Amino acid sequence: MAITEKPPLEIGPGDAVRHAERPLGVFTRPQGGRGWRDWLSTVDHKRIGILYGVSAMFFFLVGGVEALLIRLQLAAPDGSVLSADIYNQVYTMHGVTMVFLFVMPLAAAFANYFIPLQIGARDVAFPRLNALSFWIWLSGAIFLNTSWLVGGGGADCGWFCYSTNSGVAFSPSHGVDFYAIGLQILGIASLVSAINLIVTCLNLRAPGMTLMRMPVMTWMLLITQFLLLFALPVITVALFLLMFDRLFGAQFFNPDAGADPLLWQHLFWIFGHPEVYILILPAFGVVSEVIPTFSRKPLFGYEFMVFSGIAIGFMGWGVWAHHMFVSGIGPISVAAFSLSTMFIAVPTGVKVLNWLATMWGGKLRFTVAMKFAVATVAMFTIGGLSGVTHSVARPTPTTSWPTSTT
Ligand SMILES: [Cu+2]
Repeated sequence: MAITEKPPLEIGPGDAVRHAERPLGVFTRPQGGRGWRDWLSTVDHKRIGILYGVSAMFFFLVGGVEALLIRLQLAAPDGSVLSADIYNQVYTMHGVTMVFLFVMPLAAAFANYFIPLQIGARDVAFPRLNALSFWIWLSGAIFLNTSWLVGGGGADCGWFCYSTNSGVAFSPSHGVDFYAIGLQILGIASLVSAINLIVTCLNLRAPGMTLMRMPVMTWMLLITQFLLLFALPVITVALFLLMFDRLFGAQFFNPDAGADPLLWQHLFWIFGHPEVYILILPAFGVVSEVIPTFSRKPLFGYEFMVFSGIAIGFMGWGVWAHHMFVSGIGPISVAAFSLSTMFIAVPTGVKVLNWLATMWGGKLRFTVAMKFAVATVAMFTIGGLSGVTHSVARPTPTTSWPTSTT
């Protein structure tokens, strides 16, 4: 079959040297111990992957309990399960937990566990730094949730934390402060991990494994790391400004002092939309491994899968204002972001068609993994198609923001 035909392996003289030069010190330590100390001090990528996965499942439980509370409150009219104030906090922390403490670490679990295995590396490029990433992430996750105990409750501004709701005037407790600082800590963890995994993919591939021989899952995870690398600094800037507004009396987001609240929305969504692909691309990668395996066929159109992933990675930066269609950004902006949002359906459509073509004529085995993968494709097709129609926006006239002095 044409897809499997690849040029013969070319091992350059540099490859063997590169492998011989790898630092081996950290690997000489015993890694297989079963005691809890071996888990706390581990620098083994598989174990760190498992630590990410287990922690992610724990916070999935926390986020699930929060979702349950939201649904209980909304199950009947005039519910009294949660007060209005607590509802806002649970609603916010549910979103924050699901995005930053569940899906992102779950992707990190897959990346840590599988990337070195898929590219034939002994571990990630910087195993100790990898352990540091995990522990910084866990500290940030715990810090964020300590606001329930010592911060007067969780953040109550929505996971997107729009100004002016995030200002001290509207949210006087320390919940939003924990949000601003906690997410900065989590950002450091993801940034360090992203650099580590990018270096791993670029430098530690086994001899003969060119970039275009990398498994698609590793490709999607690599693109995800680049998105993290460029998206996290943007939200860090936003969180930094928010922190200064709240703790040190700065006026970056105060309309009374002439600030434009849209600044936050722009900064947040320039991070927030690439974040959507940070969350979905690892899943695309998993699906791209499962479907060929249980179709007994190689993935259809490998090159198209890789380059559509790269295209999604680039185009994901040009659609952020579709989260701001009703913010009064003006008809030209709305039209431009409508169009760019429709265009991003093209590379995602390529992926769906290639998954279907992979299954076409294959010897399908509907194992649990395959059922999940096929359901993901079905769900994503529905979501993707509705995304195209939702992006058809009616431009609203530019509005001016009310201030308390008017
Ligand atoms: Cu978006």
